Amino acid sequence: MSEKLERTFVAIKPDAVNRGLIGEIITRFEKRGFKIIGMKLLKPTKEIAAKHYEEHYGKPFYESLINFITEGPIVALAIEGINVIDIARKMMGSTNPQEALPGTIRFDFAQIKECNVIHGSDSPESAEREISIYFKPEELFEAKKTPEDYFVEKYGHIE
Ligand code: D4T
Repeated sequence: MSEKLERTFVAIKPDAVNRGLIGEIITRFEKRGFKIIGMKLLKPTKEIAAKHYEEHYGKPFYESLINFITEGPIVALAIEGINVIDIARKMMGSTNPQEALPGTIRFDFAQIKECNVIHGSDSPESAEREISIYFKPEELFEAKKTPEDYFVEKYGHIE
């Protein structure tokens, strides 16, 4: 797999916010080395939820999905990192927590697919589309370099 610097959209869903799992979930992404470049707590309007989940319009679970997500609040995150779109989905595990592998977010924190704790974009196109639904360009920030990066830049090396 080639290495690409990407951005993805992640939402911590209302069930996880309500259960006090925001920190746990964000910590996993930060520990992987991914950078949070956008973050907000919000209650999605029907319009926003409908845009986000437009591919599911008409499916049997559509109405309950929209009702669930619009109850809010959710944490909307824009996250940057190497191959982050695919890796974040791997970290989340299968949509149905019963099928998710141990160690994934959905295995560790969820029991049913209707309340599966987290959403993550499934392609570069979805990532761009979803980030633009939830964030204005000025609400996104450049990933800052680590202190080590600054040191190496300034002194050329670390002894
Ligand atoms: P999201 O989009 O929330 O990251 O989930 P996935 O990408 O993993 O899964 P999805 O698009 O197929 O489903 C979107 C959302 O709907 C809920 N859902 C799904 C549900 O309530 N009943 C169902 O039968 C399915 C398939 C869970 C996730």
